[in-house]
Amino acid sequence: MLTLYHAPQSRSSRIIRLLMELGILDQVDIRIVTIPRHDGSGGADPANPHPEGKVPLLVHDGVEIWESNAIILYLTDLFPAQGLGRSVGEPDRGTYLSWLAWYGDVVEPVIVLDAAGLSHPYLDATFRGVPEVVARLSAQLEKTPYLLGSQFSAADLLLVSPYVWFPQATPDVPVIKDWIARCQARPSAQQVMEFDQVHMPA
Ligand SMILES: N[C@@H](CCC(=O)N[C@@H](CS)C(=O)NCC(=O)O)C(=O)O
Repeated sequence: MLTLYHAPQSRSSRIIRLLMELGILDQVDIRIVTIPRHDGSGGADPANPHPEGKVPLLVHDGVEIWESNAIILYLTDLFPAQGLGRSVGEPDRGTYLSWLAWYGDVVEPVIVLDAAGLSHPYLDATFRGVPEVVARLSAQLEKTPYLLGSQFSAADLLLVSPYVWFPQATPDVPVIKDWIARCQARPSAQQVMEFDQVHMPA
């Protein structure tokens, strides 16, 4: 039994999108919960078992899985048929894991720190910055249309997500803009927006 705790238009929207891409949305019990929003609306939801009250949280047969990249890896391992992840033994499994981990360990801190206008030598030494993130993405996308080659994968779904929420963070780099456009031309991009509009608390 799979349960996903989801707040519309949040970081859990990318997990809804993944469930759509995997064709398994109807196999998962989606529990809509509230979270505190930057505009002061919402609030912590006692119905959300996440230890920090955050989303996404996936629960599989009583076991909690938190953090988007862990949830994405878990789901693509569990449902390999669509080829959105890479299974143990596939040659680019390590590359897949690296993109997922790099997102959480580097890209999100870099984008959040940049949006907050924060800079410090320790931060630069640990995470580097936006130019380095852009350089890593560009270097790959100059070689292949998607991060793992010729096909869209869950790594693209995750790495494109901050540019979907914060279009203003999109670098003025044609290979990155074209990649975002390719990812967002997929039906799941529109479907998840419609799903969230329907499920957004009034
Ligand atoms: N690193 C986590 C971040 C999760 C997170 O911060 N989610 C936000 C929603 S966008 C949240 O639940 N915020 C509610 C809160 O901070 O209480 C992940 O990627 O899953």
